[in-house]
Amino acid sequence: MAQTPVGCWAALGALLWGCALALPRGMLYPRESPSRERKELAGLWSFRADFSATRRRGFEEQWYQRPLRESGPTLDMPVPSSFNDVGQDGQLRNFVGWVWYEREVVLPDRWTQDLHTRVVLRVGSAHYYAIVWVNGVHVAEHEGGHLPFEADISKLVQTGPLTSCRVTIAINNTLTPHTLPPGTILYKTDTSKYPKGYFVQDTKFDFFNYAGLHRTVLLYTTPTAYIDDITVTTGLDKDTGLVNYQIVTQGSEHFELQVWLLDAEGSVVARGTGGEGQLQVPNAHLWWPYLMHEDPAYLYSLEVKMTTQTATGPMADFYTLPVGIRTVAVTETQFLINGKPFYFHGVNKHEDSDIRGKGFDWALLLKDFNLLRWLGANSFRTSHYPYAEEVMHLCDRYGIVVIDECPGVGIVLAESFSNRSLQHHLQVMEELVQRDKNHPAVVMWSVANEPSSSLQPAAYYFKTVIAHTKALDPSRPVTFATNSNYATDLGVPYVDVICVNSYFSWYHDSGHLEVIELQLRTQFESWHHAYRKPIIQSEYGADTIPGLHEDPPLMFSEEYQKGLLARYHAVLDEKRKEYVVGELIWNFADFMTNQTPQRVLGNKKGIFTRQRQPKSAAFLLRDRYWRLANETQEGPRSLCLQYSPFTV
Ligand code: GCB
Repeated sequence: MAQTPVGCWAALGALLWGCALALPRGMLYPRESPSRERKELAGLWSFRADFSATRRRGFEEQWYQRPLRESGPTLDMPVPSSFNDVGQDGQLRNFVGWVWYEREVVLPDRWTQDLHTRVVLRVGSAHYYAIVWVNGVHVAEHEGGHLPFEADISKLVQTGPLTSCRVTIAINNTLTPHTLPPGTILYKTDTSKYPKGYFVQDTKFDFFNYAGLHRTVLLYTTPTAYIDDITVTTGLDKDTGLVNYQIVTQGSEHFELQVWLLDAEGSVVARGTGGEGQLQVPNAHLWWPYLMHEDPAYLYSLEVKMTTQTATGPMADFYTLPVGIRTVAVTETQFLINGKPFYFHGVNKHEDSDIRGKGFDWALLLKDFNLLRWLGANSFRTSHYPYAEEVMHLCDRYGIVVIDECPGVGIVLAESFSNRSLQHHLQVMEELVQRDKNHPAVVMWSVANEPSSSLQPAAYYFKTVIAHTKALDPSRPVTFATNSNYATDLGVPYVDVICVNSYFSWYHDSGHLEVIELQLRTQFESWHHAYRKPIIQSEYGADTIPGLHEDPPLMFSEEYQKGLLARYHAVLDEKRKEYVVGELIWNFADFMTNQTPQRVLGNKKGIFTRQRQPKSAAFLLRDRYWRLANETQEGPRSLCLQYSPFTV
């Protein structure tokens, strides 16, 4: 193992604890039910960054063995939040290496004394590599910063006279050529320019590598015999909705399963028994996207009850899963939801805001969804990583369609196409599909953004990742976003829908809005001619400083952003009548990036500022999206869209 300060964390973890990364088991979102409780560990945690030269003092001194305050000074750190922007310390903002979080939790007696109770610790996301101890005992290790992981800690909290437990989480934000996203540590060895041991993290993606406990950390309970996983797929036979379910249980060989499907009013519309089956719902209310129907986002509830006989009598576990009945299909020229053509008029987002960085925040979530609805957006791509589970739930409830992207962004080095990287990419897709497979809002998986797919190994790499994703979930199409030329992208033959990012009159022909129409037409025609697949304009946009005005339009002014959008729209209006099935603006809001001479406090291509205030282009896009919605909706027009600039 190389004695590098930060680049060896995976090997370090494996060596110290001999722990292999396991495939995910059930990852049902923890919900309360008559048999399940949950306890969020939000609030202030103790925190320390390991500034030692090797970044390994925490392991050498075993900081997890005792309360963190006993091994040195600690800071208060909010969870969920990135650690980078909450303090006044520039070194901590840019820190690369291990940071340590710790929290004492008081547990209810029934959790520690009832041996039929199972206690689980779930971490919503810890960016990027995490090792977890409870009362000094290693319980979990996870690679990947955007997906949840769990540890069953029942045994630990149910032995001895415990009323509290100490959760310690060490997190390393170092990115290597084999992580997703990849990165490299650059060691600056010229001592005439840099202090001894100096290194920086280099990445090839355009957002700041915020780190920490970004999402909810929680404890929840289930009975020891429990519902571990549910997979639902839906179909339609004329007016009858078909709900296929598969249930995986753990903890007992002898049990009964009962399922009920309830409509939104709580009436049972179908019932079944056993671990798998099909429920039929005559005259089903379909799940429609927002603005495609007068009654969008209709959700049923699948209630599952597992009953086990124990020596002390019957024990039951209950879990309720929201279910939307809808179908997704792709033709050569169309994207169909419930058999009707669907046009994506939406945005690309980031999990990003002032102070909390990538930390989850309910107020921000609701503000963003209110803005999406104001805008008339019916969809977004989770550029460039999976978003918090709470975001996905709201998409189901509001009818916002999602292209669910994995963190395969910035894959440009040859090493990042190696077998090691590929295996990790497959694992991430498994975790993502496992987490998000039951969301009706998710209509497509995206396996990457702008990989260097003209490199020779790319063809095999993407063929494998896409085939694996389709095998995991045959019910959804798969894509990735390309920015290459149609003739050089070796991965595109394997996708179902072509997503193209282009920045005409921005990175090329800067300042020349007049070339957009010709170049965009050429782009669409060559891709469609080569592959005969539907196309989404998955990114386009211009950096804009709010309040800068220039007419005639100059780059960075609000007029230039509007002018660029309008020219894209002219061509999109032609091609959406043929095979273009969507347009996603880059970006919903301004967001933080690495510091470079090209970025003025981050990427400014938002139509909203980072504080979620509109630039002029937001109004232009809003007019367009509501017009598109009026043209493409299903159902009685008068009931549906009452666009007025002053309402909604
Ligand atoms: C892209 C990337 C996105 C960047 C954007 C830009 O092609 O996919 O991550 O932020 O361009 O603004 O340069």
